[in-house]
Amino acid sequence: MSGTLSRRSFLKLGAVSAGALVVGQFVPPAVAQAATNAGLLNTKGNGYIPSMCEMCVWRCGLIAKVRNGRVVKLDGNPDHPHSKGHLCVRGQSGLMNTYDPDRVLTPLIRVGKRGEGRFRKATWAEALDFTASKMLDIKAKYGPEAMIFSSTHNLSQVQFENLLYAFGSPNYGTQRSLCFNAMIVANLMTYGMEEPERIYDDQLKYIILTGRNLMEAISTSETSALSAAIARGVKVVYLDPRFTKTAAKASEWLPIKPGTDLAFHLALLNVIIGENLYNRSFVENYTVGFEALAKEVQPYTPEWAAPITEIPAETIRRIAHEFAAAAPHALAHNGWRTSNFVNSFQTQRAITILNALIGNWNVVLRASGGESSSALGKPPQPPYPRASAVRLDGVPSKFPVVPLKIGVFQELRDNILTGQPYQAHGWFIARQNPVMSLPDRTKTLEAFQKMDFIVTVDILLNDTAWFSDVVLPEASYLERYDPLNPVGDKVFLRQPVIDPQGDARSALWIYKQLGERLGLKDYFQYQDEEDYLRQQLAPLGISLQDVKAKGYAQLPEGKAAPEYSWNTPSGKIELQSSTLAKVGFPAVPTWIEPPEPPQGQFYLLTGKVAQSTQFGTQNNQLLHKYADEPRLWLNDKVAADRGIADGDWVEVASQVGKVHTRVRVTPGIRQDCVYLTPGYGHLSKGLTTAFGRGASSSVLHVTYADPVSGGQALTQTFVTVRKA
Ligand SMILES: Nc1nc2c(c(=O)[nH]1)N[C@H]1C(S)=C(S)[C@@H](COP(=O)(O)OP(=O)(O)OC[C@H]3O[C@@H](n4cnc5c(=O)[nH]c(N)nc54)[C@H](O)[C@@H]3O)O[C@H]1N2
Ligand SMILES: Nc1nc2c(c(=O)[nH]1)N[C@H]1C(S)=C(S)[C@@H](COP(=O)(O)OP(=O)(O)OC[C@H]3O[C@@H](n4cnc5c(=O)[nH]c(N)nc54)[C@H](O)[C@@H]3O)O[C@H]1N2
Ligand code: SF4
Ligand SMILES: [Mo]
Repeated sequence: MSGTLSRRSFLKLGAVSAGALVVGQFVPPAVAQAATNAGLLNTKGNGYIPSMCEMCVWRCGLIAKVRNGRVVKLDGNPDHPHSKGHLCVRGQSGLMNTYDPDRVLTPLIRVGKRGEGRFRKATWAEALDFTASKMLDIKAKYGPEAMIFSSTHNLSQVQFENLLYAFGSPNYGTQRSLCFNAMIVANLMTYGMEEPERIYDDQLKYIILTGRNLMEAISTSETSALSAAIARGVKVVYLDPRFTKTAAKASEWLPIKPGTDLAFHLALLNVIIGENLYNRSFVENYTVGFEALAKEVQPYTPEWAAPITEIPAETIRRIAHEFAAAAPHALAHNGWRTSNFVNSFQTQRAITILNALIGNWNVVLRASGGESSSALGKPPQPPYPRASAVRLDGVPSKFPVVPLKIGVFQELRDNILTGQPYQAHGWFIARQNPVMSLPDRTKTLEAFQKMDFIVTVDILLNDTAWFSDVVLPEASYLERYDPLNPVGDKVFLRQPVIDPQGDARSALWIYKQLGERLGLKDYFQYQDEEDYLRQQLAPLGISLQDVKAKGYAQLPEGKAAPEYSWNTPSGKIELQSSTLAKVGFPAVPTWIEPPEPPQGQFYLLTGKVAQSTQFGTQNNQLLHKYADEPRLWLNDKVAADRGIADGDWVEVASQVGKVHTRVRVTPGIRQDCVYLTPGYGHLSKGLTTAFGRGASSSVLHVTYADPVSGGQALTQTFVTVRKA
């Protein structure tokens, strides 16, 4: 702990912001007025308040136990379909998200050089006036397109988008191309929807998981559904070059060679089609393009795939037989962070199509929910101005099938650097840490240096805020309202269980204040957060008071999703896609050979751990305690050959960067791979708990976009490892 203390003292001496950062500890507990008024807290500040977790984007329902105006315990809300009364370790540690001594509790304005981390405290009026004047300057000089906006999925994102569309910029960066573009675009091209819902019912017999590490990369509802399925004896085949916790629970672990999942799935298609194991009547009635698919997969036999995947041909053939025998109660799982290689889109198409061939539609996969969320109201607003400039991320010119609201974030970053087709000058970032999450951190920092102005909305001085000119502190998820969150047939509420500490404010408030200063008042027609929620609830005839007490409201029954029609050009499931053909991409999945590491180098794997979320929770003092020290996984035989022992320090170098880390020697990884936990190696000294721990994989990742989906190829980075 002494390291932590000395860093903290350094911060106090070195950064003007330190005062703001430690204030959180000394703020006397304030009894949340709204919760007291709703009868959820007594006058002493005691009670149980339903709300929603935000330790990750899954947003489980929670019940906060409040004593003397302080949150003392978080439990799952049994009425929420995600948590069903449970919270994962991150959710339970959410207290320290709010009570983190490093919270930023007043707006900050940079005083030192960018990246030095020297800020001064400012009032909201000053910080907002300053931000608005900088944004308006950029708009006047270079046009609205010179302002970049970026944000990762969150409940107030709808108002963030409102701000950017009203401002008139076409440049919007989301995390999605670093995450699941390949899966989303493959589903859009095949089923005409982003992600069909998966049904884990008692009938389910067989699951193929392709790098979907559900036991560690948690989505509470699906993680528990998978656990229950395993307990019932469902067969789970898990493909991952690494022995993860999911591998440990699976019936069969296949340490596939990275980037070759496409070959594996093409071979499954080859067997299922070649041996007539598919559902003929389903294929005839509900799909188009079977002939073209059959022709394409003919050469992709298990014998062809075996040397590529390093999985024996008989294993591939057996799995094809087992999968088909379990049909239609079999699931080929699409995965979630499916951004591994430049062939990831084709891999996703092959997986998607495998499901269609066995006719598991409405048995294992179905269209997700009706349109019940459209039952909610929203504040009135004028139409948006038309953004005339092209987008910097190459959508749609370079990436014609990537939806605009998804975009290609790494391409956007690269074009900030090239200044082509025009130069960007400002960047507005909310609830996102692109300094850590984009590949090739050096490049991201260079892109930051090109900016005249950077503003970040966060709760901490994260790495991105550290390099910003203005930091606008949001109230934590236990201190604020957000727009309502529809889940299934209910709509859930996030409400403050304590009053915000310091001057932290909700994003709904921040965007409205800023919008007014940017001359966009008509786009923000709500008085305050409660007024916003009342406007959302108005068409339902439900009072906010009722929703506050229960934490959710029932929605009227939505339009049922169509059972056997799909929003594709043919109205059917497109095994062969006319949309892809039209823009010059292969219309049926086809083999694309992924690059391999040169002799003596390794594939660099990344992947989530259960005790942290992305790049934003490593400073949480409770989670910090439970997280293993992040080390580089290295195969035991390789380590022995190279004379590297467990715990040794090594230098890991890629084409774009170099880090030092300790090694974990393990048989649980292929010999041609190493693995590094994401989310460490922070740059911000404002994260006094996390700073100095571990190394950053983002420093090493080389930037590549899958040409069809724009997904960043996160495993397509090759590294050398040598004893340091
Ligand atoms: N605890 C926790 N849960 C989370 C998150 C979190 O940060 N923490 N994040 C959430 C988010 S945003 C997402 S997107 C999901 C992601 O959840 P997942 O889709 O499960 O993604 P990852 O954990 O990133 O990677 C999964 C595995 O892919 C393997 N892999 C790498 N390359 C290849 C390859 O070429 N082929 C195969 N078959 N496997 C490969 C890696 O070894 C890794 O174990 O998790 C969500 N849940
Ligand atoms: N090397 C590597 N890179 C990856 C991945 C990987 O596994 N390895 N995974 C990829 C994936 S799947 C994804 S989804 C992306 C994620 O990439 P990002 O979305 O950029 O990363 P996060 O860590 O989720 O960023 C969340 C930020 O929100 C802040 N925050 C937390 N709570 C609040 C709040 O209540 N309000 C506000 N305003 N801010 C808050 C946190 O402090 C943090 O700075 O990264 C991608 N990049
Ligand atoms: S999965 Fe865990 S961190 Fe994510 S919302 Fe649920 S409880 Fe919170
Ligand atoms: Mo993600």
